[in-house]
Amino acid sequence: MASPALSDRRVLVTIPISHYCEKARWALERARLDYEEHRHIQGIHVLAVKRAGGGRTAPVLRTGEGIFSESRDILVYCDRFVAPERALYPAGDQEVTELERRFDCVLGPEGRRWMYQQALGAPELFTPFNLTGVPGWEARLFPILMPIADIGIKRYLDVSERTAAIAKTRVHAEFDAVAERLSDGRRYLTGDRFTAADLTFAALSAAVLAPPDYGVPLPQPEQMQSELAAQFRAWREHPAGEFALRIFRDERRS
Ligand SMILES: N[C@@H](CCC(=O)N[C@@H](CS)C(=O)NCC(=O)O)C(=O)O
Repeated sequence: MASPALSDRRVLVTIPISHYCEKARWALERARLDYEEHRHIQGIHVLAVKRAGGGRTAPVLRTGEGIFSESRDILVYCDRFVAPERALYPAGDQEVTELERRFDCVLGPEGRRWMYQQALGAPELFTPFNLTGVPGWEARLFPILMPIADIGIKRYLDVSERTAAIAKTRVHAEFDAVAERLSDGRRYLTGDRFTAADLTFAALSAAVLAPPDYGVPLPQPEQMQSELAAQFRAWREHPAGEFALRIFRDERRS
């Protein structure tokens, strides 16, 4: 019998705008698994993920079969429910895992650092998007917590003008490497089928692309001041940015 704490109902604990959470949400929806998403603001999420059995980062997925507190583990779990030819991790394909690890370790944190520097500089634009689907009391608390969150996020994620500039260079290098890989005309990162590498690259590059097909609404360039809009458009026009947007368009809602 399952432990009383674990029910068959799947619960995904998220920070709704988080790109690692989008990675998990995308895989669950692609596998057509029923789940409830419990969305929280930064800071409060720590209580929620701990209560769900995770560490301190979102996403955490609770299922009747166990608790998964890394986005990769959630993707691996989803593969139990799809036919082998649709698996995100094709059997024996080590390259998929290597690419995913690289995106998780470099693109994810660096893109997020760059994005937070922009978001903390334009809270009136970004705040409403940060609150999609969170409990009412958290949405009301957010503006009060904002000054503390500002300091906390800057310290915890090492966000500053200087580190954001470095992050931008690193994201660019990752985009160039992906563009180079795609330059032989292949449709997906490892060849002719969609894998965890493509899903991870697209989801994590959302921090610099703000794709319209993301799981929750994101601010679009038309809503941004001109310098920031130009930067998002430049990422979108990069061949790797175009690729990520195509992957969102073709694979996210299908
Ligand atoms: N390795 C983790 C990374 C997840 C992660 O960094 N999540 C961020 C959201 S973008 C988070 O929870 N940050 C808040 C924190 O670290 O307290 C995964 O892939 O699941």
